Amino acid sequence: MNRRRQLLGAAGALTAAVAAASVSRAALAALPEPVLQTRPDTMPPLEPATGRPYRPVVTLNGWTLPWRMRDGVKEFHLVAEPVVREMAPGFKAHLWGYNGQSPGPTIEVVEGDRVRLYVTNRLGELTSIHWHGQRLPNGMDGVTGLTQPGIPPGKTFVYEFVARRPGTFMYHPHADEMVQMAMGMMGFWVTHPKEPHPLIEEVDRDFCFLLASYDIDPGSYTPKVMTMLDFNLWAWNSRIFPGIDPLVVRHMDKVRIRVGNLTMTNHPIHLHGHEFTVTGTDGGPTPPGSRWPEVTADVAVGQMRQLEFLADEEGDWAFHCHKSHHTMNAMGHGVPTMIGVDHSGVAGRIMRLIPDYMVMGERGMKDMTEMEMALPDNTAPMMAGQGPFGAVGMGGMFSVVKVRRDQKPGNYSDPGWFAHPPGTVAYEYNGATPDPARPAAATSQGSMPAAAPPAVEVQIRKPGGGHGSHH
Ligand SMILES: [Cu+2]
Repeated sequence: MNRRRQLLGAAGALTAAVAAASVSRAALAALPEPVLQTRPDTMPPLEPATGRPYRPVVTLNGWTLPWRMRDGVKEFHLVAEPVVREMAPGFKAHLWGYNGQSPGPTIEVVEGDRVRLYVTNRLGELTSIHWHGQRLPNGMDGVTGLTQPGIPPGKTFVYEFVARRPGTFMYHPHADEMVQMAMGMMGFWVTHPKEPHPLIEEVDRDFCFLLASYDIDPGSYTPKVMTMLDFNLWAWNSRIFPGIDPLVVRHMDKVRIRVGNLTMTNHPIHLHGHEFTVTGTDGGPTPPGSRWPEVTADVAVGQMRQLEFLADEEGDWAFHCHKSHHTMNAMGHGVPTMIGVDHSGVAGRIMRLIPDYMVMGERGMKDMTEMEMALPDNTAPMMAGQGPFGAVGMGGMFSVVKVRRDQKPGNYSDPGWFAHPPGTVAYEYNGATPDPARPAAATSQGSMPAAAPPAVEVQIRKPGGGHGSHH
């Protein structure tokens, strides 16, 4: 007990001196023990054991960082380090992240909390953390060179501030950002209101995830950090469909989904079967007069959006980015469009030369989702996912909101596929199909002009160039 007290005292002194000194053995002993998590599953929400109560968020395919209360301060320990992230079953990426994962764990606090964050750098280069959207003392803003020196490899810095306003935030490095964010360094932050807030509704389920993009060649593990536009993996919390868990809710739940964008392009996030309103941004809750129903909300670069809806329609509702190239995985680019090209006879001839040759995409690209294709060892199929009716044919930023009448409150486990009531699924028509009535243009002398319209003579007057135009 006494020894513990001494250690805590030593740590307090060190905190005051902050980062300049190297972290001594005694100080390390007094840091909150870093908690690591490497499983890619969606972890249950972290119910607060200390401090003010709140309804905790669920981080899609992620988790929330436990804290320690010390002298009324919520203490967290983030460790910046290389991680192996399973982006989808059978596909692992070598990323950088925090505490064993990319993205890092979600930080969850209450408005008015004093927060102390220890950040240990286990990377090979300087880093820092910027607390996107927070009100804080300038020196805690985490911009390397501007508000602090970078955290050298092996060192620990301390950030401390009061979470002054409730809302949706994120954290990411402000040091060698192009590389560190391309490698997956980012995390979510939620500050709950300390008392009922006129603009912040109580919800039954509260999900959060970050949009990220990577460029990883099929068969390799490490993102190409110089890529600016042509990414081949579009991820939610560094997972790609079919690796993204469903968002499971109970029928008639009020649902909030918080989305932050740390890619280099915008993402129109689209929900099927319901209308939502945007109730908040990274700037705070939006006033009621600015809210209108949507089924797609564009989340621009560096922005966060809170989408809220009443889950009043049972079913398995697709939820995805509406850019069609963002619901595909690696290999989506650089493949020629072959729709309508007749390959008959060609494949056989080529296969005599290249035994593994396969014709792709002559009826569209969906064929590829059903093909048993030999893929390189470490990559994800371009479009995949098995649904109850066959291949879903999606990848990337795609998931499913599962609304179920019999889902227990607080239960997030996957209920399986929706059992559609009889007579409510699109079905095949088996009657006669008469030929469509087309206008008989080319063959008759009807009203459609058969020949090209007569040429029109145009007079052009050039500035300063005499009159008109001729011959
Ligand atoms: Cu997108």
